[in-house]
Amino acid sequence: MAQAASIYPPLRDRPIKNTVLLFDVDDTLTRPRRSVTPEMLQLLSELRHKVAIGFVGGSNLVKQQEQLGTPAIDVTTLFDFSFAENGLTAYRLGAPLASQSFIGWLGEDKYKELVRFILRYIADLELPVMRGTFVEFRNGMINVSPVGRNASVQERNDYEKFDKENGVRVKFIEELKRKFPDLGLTYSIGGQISFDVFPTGWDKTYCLQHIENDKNLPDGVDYTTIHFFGDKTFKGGNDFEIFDDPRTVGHTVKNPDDTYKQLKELFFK
Ligand code: M1P
Repeated sequence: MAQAASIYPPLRDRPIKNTVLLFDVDDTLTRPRRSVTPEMLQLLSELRHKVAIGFVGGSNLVKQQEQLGTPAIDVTTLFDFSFAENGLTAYRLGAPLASQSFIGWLGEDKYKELVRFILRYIADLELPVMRGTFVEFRNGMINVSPVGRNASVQERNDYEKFDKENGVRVKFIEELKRKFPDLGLTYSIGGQISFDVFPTGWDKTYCLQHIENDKNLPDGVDYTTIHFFGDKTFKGGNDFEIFDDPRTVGHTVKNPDDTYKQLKELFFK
């Protein structure tokens, strides 16, 4: 995988025609917030000689660079399509594609009202520990974490357990829906310590418009088969909408080892 994008056949010449494989990141290509294994990178590289590949993650590109790339290798060169923040930040063959922004869509005044409420709500929570960065402002969404995004790996694991037992995030989201019924926002629990807030429709299906538009590019491809692999494909999970979308063939995986196994069975037999 640690090879230049140019060594792969052009998208139009990949042996498995008109097909793209899209992967969720956490617990699909990597363990949550951990780095990808060399074995998975090797498999993805072999796949890329046969078919177009991409990732679609809820996190921002910085996190995907940490998890999938290396200090020397830009993650956007490792995949044909790189979709951070559900595709609100998008790259094709390492070059950026046009995207929208959360703040542009919502407006500063509504955003300030929302974020003030969120910060007050968090200030009143009784949690075993609290760290820092409770709201992370991203291009296509905000990410809200009651414990704070600076939590260590151990603190993450502890918070996740506490949250499951006490329903902190579920109650928080219910309160946000009650307080802001008209903002047109979706609240999605995709990871261990936080939830994402974005305009309704800006879930992972957002990235499909980039795939559908590919045929309009000079070197583009008409992708008629779009495979999606994800672990949170159940209703309410942040992979559900794209998994369930009629434009995709959905695959549920248990973890990266399962992804590896399924890919071997589907594309190397
Ligand atoms: O990719 C899944 C989620 O990963 C992170 O969640 P957490 O920090 O709660 O484990 C976040 O980047 C989140 O935005 C993303 O949906």
